[in-house]
Amino acid sequence: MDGVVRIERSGRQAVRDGDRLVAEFDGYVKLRPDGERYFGCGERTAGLEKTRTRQVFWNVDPPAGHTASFNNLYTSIPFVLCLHEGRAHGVFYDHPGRVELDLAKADPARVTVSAADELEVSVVLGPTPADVLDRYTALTGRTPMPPLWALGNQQSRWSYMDADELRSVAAEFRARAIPCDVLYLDIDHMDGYRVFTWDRERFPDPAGLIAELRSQGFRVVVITDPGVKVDESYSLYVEGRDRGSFVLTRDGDEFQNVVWPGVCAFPDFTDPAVREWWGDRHAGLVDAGVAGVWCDMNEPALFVPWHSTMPEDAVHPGGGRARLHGEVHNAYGSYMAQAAREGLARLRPDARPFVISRAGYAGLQRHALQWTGDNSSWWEHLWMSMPQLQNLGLSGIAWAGVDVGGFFGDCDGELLARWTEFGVFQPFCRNHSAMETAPQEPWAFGEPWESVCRDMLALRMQLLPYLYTAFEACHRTGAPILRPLLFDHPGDPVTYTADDEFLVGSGLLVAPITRPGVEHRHVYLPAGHWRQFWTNELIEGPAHVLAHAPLGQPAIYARCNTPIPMWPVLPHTAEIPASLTWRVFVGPGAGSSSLYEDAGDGYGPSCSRTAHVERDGELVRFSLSARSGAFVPPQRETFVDFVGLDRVRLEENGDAVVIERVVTTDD
Ligand code: MIG
Repeated sequence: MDGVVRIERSGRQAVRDGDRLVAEFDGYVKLRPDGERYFGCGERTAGLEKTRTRQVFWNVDPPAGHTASFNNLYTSIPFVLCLHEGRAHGVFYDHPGRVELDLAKADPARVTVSAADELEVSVVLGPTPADVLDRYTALTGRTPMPPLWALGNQQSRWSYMDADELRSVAAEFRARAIPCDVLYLDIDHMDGYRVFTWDRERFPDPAGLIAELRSQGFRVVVITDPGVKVDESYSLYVEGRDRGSFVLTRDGDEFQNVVWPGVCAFPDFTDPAVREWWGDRHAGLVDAGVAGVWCDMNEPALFVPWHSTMPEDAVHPGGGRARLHGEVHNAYGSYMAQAAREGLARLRPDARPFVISRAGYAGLQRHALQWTGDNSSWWEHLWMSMPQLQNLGLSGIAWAGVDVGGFFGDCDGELLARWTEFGVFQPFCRNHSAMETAPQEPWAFGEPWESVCRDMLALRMQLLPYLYTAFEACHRTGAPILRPLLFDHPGDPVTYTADDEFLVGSGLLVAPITRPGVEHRHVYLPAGHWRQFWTNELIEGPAHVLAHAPLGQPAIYARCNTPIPMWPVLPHTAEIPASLTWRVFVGPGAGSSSLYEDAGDGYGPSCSRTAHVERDGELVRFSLSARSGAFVPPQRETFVDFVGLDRVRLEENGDAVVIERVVTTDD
């Protein structure tokens, strides 16, 4: 593949990009030039930088309270982004079994790997991080375009126990005017935790309930688990057994272990025929109107022993290509997500499938978004979310999110408000919490927290055209949506450790508050001109600033002259926005951005436009390119908001437009 260089198992090799030496290897040992730094490695609890660490790639369902001392969690992405003298390349250590990397920890001059024989090592050329992500996702797969509703706010709980509880949660969102698009049903919706079934006492009429909620603008997503209850009266189990679809023991018996339903068998998702069977079994959910599925416990997580996974000598018959579990372990979750995605695509060909996964391997992004499992309602975990998502974004998993408010333990009003200030910038924005914890819906702690959550979720709704455009770019190029500063500023080493702030697209920089009782924090602004989102204060980077971020006004900075397309606040994405506003933070120089639009679902036509802003002495010029592409957005008013100066209504019909304004202030 273009820009991807395979490394030989033995012998000296120099990888070049044209004349430039990119990397040197001695077999699979990477020789580290002085000063080379490492990033990526997928889902991690510690900070952004990985230089001089040891990284383990082996999917587990870790014990509660993930701390920075944890290494491997639910997904394994053995991909390293290397930066040296401002230039980037990647190294992909491709093996779905156990992989361990020593990133110059034991020896500052060497990066070493240990893995089984099937390991393949490739260098992904840069020279920018964007080039590396483009090539890495060309190799491992791109994030599909999500349906627009999936970018809306989502609300979950383990569990909304019955139809009336779900109805009342829905009603609260609408009564309190808090935007929400999606509600979740966790494991208690099932009959005895049997996957693809309903508890008919709690949910007597799933289709009716879902249709009713749909008429109020909600979609419903349900959880699925890989463990199939061993039960002679359960058709899924009997079918799976009769078809030989389950994982076996070394002796050829059905591999069984205990999960929520009791004793279970586990589908061999490595077998394409099993994936097809499992995918087709989503028909009942689709018929009931379920909008998507949430694949949990797919490391797989087992209860005996507690928090264990499948033994390495379990056998995946693989439809004729038998492999031991240890050889494919990290891919099990990805295969389950693939089965779900392909099933949904077959069952509802006109809709973009929506699949969430907890576990997976490099390339998971093709099949599902990743949520990062069971965090806790701790301030430390609010902080941790930032490097966690940035590491994932640098590893090809751009569509990701942590449980807003934290899963385990009791959240409180301030933590939820601050977490929501961060959470609305996640590519996947979902509040979720564990059984027996304090309820943490946006209104759960009263005022002033509820209003902060409402305003922040309203801001997300306003930003959806900007986010959707960023998703489209990601879908085409692998560029992360929530990204570390170094992605756009690789020549600036200060960004290499700036992991408690991040960019959303390249136009917005967000620096959340992650401690209670704190209203001020340090923010690093890289080169360029920035404006404080709420006050419009102009700051020239690079600069270290002390931001004032009282509740409800998180530290957000807009890159000057990068117009942000925004909608009005809507309760959910099925409403048609009556206007589109280009919010322009004017500053010295010039900049541009774009807007991508389509029907929000399906595979029909799309259109895009580019907005360009230029400051020329006293004049600021805003130009919008003619609409290109066949999609025609619904009738609406268009505005240009020159923040702090003027708001102008644009008379336009999709043709190119130019407007100019006189800048009266000095800055
Ligand atoms: O053993 O389905 O990470 O989000 O609420 C726990 C119940 C199983 C783990 C998931 C969590 C979900 C929970 N599940």
